[in-house]
Amino acid sequence: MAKKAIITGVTGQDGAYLTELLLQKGYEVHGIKRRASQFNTDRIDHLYQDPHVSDRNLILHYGDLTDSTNLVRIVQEVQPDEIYNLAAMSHVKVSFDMPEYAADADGIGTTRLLEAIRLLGLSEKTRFYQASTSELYGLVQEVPQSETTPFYPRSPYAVAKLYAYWITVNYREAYNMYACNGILFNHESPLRGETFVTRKITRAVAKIALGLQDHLYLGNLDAQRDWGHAKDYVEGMWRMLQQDQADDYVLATGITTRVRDFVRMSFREVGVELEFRGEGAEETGVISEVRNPEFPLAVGTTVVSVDPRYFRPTEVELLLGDPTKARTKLGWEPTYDLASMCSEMVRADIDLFQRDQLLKREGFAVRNQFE
Ligand code: NDP
Ligand code: GDR
Repeated sequence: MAKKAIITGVTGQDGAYLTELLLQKGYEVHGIKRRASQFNTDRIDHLYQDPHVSDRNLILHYGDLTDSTNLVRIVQEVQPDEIYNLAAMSHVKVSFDMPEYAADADGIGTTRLLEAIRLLGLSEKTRFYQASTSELYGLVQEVPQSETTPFYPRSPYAVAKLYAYWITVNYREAYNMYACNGILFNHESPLRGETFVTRKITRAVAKIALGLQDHLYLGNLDAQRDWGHAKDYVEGMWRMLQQDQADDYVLATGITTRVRDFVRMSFREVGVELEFRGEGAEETGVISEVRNPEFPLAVGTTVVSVDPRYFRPTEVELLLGDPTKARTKLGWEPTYDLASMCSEMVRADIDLFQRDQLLKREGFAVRNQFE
C-alpha cells in the first residue's frame, strides 16, 4: 500500500517541491488548496491529474487552516500516514498589516490540525511536520543559531509561528504524537513568491536587462540571510518524518549573505557590475561596468534605490544557521550553493519575460476583456 500524505499549502513554493518529491517516492498525495476566484495551482499544474482518472495519486481538496471542521473532514477521509503543515500567511512584512489573521492561520491553524489527528484517534498512525522558521530567533541572541538558541520573535508572523512551534512540542509530549518542527532558514527557488526579496531582485534584474523596467526599489540592504534552495529543504522535511523518534531540526546552509550582495550577484548574471553609493535611505546602486552587449544597459545608470516603505517596524538583522544536527542525525546536506541558485533564478526569470515578449511581438499576448 502506498503511503498517504496530506500537504497543507500545496500551492506554495515548498508545497510544489514536496509534492513532486513525495510522488517520486510513490506516495498518494492529498493537497489542501484554498478556494480562489482564479486558478491558483500554477506551481503544481504539471502534476495535476484529472479527477476522472481512476488511479490518481495526487488529489486536491478545498480547505483552509482557519476552518477546523473542514480539516477534520479531510483528515478523516484520507487517514494519512503523514501531514506536512506548510500552509501559512508567510510574508513577514504583510503580517504587520494582518496580525490577527497571521495568528489565526499560522498559530491556531496548527492546533486545528493537531486536534484533528488526536480527536480522530490517529495519534499513533499519523506523523506531523510543522513548518517552523528561523524567524523565531528574531533579535540576535546567539550566532550561529541552532536548536538550542533562545527564541525572540520580531513580527506577528514570527509570534504566531512561535505558538505553532510550542503547540507541536506540547502535542508530542502530552499525547506521544510523532510531531516535528523543521526550523528552516530562508529557502528560495524560481518558484519563490514574487514579493520575497530574492525573487523580487531576480525578476527586476531580468526585466531591467530586457529593457522592461528601469528601477528596483528595496528596503533594508544590510539584512543578512542564510539562503538555501527549496528543493534541498523539502528533502529534509521528509527525512524528519522517517526517523525512529520525533525531534526538531534546523535546516540551513551555514553561510549568510547581505541583501546588497545578493543584488550584486544577480546583476553579475546579466554581465553587469553594480557599485553601491551613499548610506541608509539615500543608498543607490549604480552600473559601473557592462560586460554583455546583448542587454541595453549603460554605465553610470542608477538602477537600485532604497524605499523606506519596505522597512519593517522591527527587523531581523542577522540569520545564520547551524545545521549540524540535521547533518549528523538525518544525513541531510544542501546540494545547491547560493551562486548556483541565484543563477538558476535569474535565468528562469529571463526566460519567463522573454516568452512574454515573444508572445506580445507575435500578437498572442492575452488581452483582458476591458481593453
Ligand atoms: P508560500 O507563501 O509560497 O506558500 C504558502 C501556502 O500556504 C500557499 O499554498 C497558500 O495558499 C497557503 N495558505 C496561506 N494561508 C492559508 C490558509 N489560511 N489556509 C490554507 N492554506 C493557506 O510559502 P513557502 O512555500 O515559502 O513556505 C511554506 C511554509 O514554510 C510556510 O508555512 C512558511 O511560513 C514556512 N517557512 C518558509 C520558509 C522559506 O524560506 N520559504 C522558511 C521557513 C519557514 P495560496 O497559494 O492560496 O496563497
Ligand atoms: P523573510 O524574507 O522576511 O526573511 O521571511 P524576505 O525575502 O521577505 O526578506 C528578507 C530580508 O530582506 C529584506 N528586504 C526586503 N524584503 C522584501 N520582501 N522586500 C524588499 O523590498 C526588501 N528589501 C530588503 C527584509 O527586510 C528582510 O530582512 C522569509 C519568509 O519565507 C518566511 O515565511 C520565512 O519564515 C522566513 O523567510 C525564514
